[in-house]
Amino acid sequence: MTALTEETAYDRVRLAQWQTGQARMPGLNRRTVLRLTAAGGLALAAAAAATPAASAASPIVKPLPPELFDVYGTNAEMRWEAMRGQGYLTPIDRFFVRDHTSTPVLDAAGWRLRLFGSGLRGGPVEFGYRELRALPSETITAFIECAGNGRSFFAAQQGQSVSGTAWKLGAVGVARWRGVRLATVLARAGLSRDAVDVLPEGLDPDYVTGGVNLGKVRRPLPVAKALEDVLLAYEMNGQPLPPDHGFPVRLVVPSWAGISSVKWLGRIEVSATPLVSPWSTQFYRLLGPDYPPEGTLVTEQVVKSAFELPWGATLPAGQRQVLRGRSWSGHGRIRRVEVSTDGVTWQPAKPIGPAPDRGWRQWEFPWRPRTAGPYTLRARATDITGASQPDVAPYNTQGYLFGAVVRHPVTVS
Ligand SMILES: Nc1nc2c(c(=O)[nH]1)N[C@H]1C(S)=C(S)[C@@H](COP(=O)(O)O)O[C@H]1N2
Ligand SMILES: [Mo]
Repeated sequence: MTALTEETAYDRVRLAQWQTGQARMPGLNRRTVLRLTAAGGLALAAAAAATPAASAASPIVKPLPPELFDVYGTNAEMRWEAMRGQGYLTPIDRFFVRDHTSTPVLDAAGWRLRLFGSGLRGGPVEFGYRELRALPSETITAFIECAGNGRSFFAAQQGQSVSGTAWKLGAVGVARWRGVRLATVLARAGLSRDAVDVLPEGLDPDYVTGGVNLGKVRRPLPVAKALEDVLLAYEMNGQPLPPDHGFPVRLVVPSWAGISSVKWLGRIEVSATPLVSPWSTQFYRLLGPDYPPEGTLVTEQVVKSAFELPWGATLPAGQRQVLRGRSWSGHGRIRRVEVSTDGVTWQPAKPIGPAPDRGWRQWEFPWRPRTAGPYTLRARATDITGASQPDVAPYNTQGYLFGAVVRHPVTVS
């Protein structure tokens, strides 16, 4: 088995193989792909960025009350003030939703997961919902975060225009996921030593953008990551997965960009030859002047922090109050958080609650603003790898991985 654990190497190898015709893109024929390439990835990305016109029926099933969510077409982000007073986990009623098209309402009884491909020793293997639930289960606490979370701050803080949904910081949530390890299912399906990539695919409608049908939402994972810590989840916070979050079964790929955590899982191709998809060659790549011409694949999420406060909150002058927030990183747990209320001096925030590896860290910071007026709050975290939050996030055309310190405006009166 080729163990491409090192992500940069994995990406470099796959992209070169794709360009020289050695990697396959299942679900698209070569002509469509060439047309896409000729049209240019950027045009495609810009088309994808257009927010769909509001339609009568919501593409999202669960209620999206305005005190909990900001809605952008087929996507809804959590308002951070909705986490104030909550426990460690993000309750389902406020967990963000990112749908490429719309939430399909599926029936567990008729659901099948099909594994197939040259990376299996035998023919295709299918699992039903009950069969999957009968396999040994595992529960993990992990965040899922959209790679575009924080994207609006490229424009708001850095004056840079980027394509895609203008999320603030609410395209992230932490849940307890219960399910079966992908490693277990792959072993039962007869994983071959030659397998290099798996390609999980959703059952939601085909994704059509810029007049091109890109097929089912799907993104390849190297076998090494698939075997490491990926879960086929059927429960979220102790309940069956809700429709919007992938019922009956979704992938949870801890620490990696949300796109890897394919919802409404229907098929997984297991391949002895390299695979790519538009979600690895066009979308979720860092492109721009500071990157190599072919760009860099987005995998692990970067360090971020958010205050559990409304945007533009009003806070009382002359009173001691406790600011609260959370920080997280795809590279590992958070080691330190600092807060600044004047943009000059930084003081440590006090960590509270648990600190699981793939979740977030809650913290608090007492503050007594003496004078009325506008203030800008800043929080800056550092993870165990030493990665921290810069003042400026590296620009990329599609606005992924905004990890810079966010300037949160409040008014003291
Ligand atoms: N099948 C399918 N899986 C999907 C998506 C999708 O549109 N279809 N969106 C992806 C993206 S971009 C993100 S960020 C996460 C969001 O998960 P959530 O909606 O449960 O918060 O799901 C991922 N899995
Ligand atoms: Mo995403």
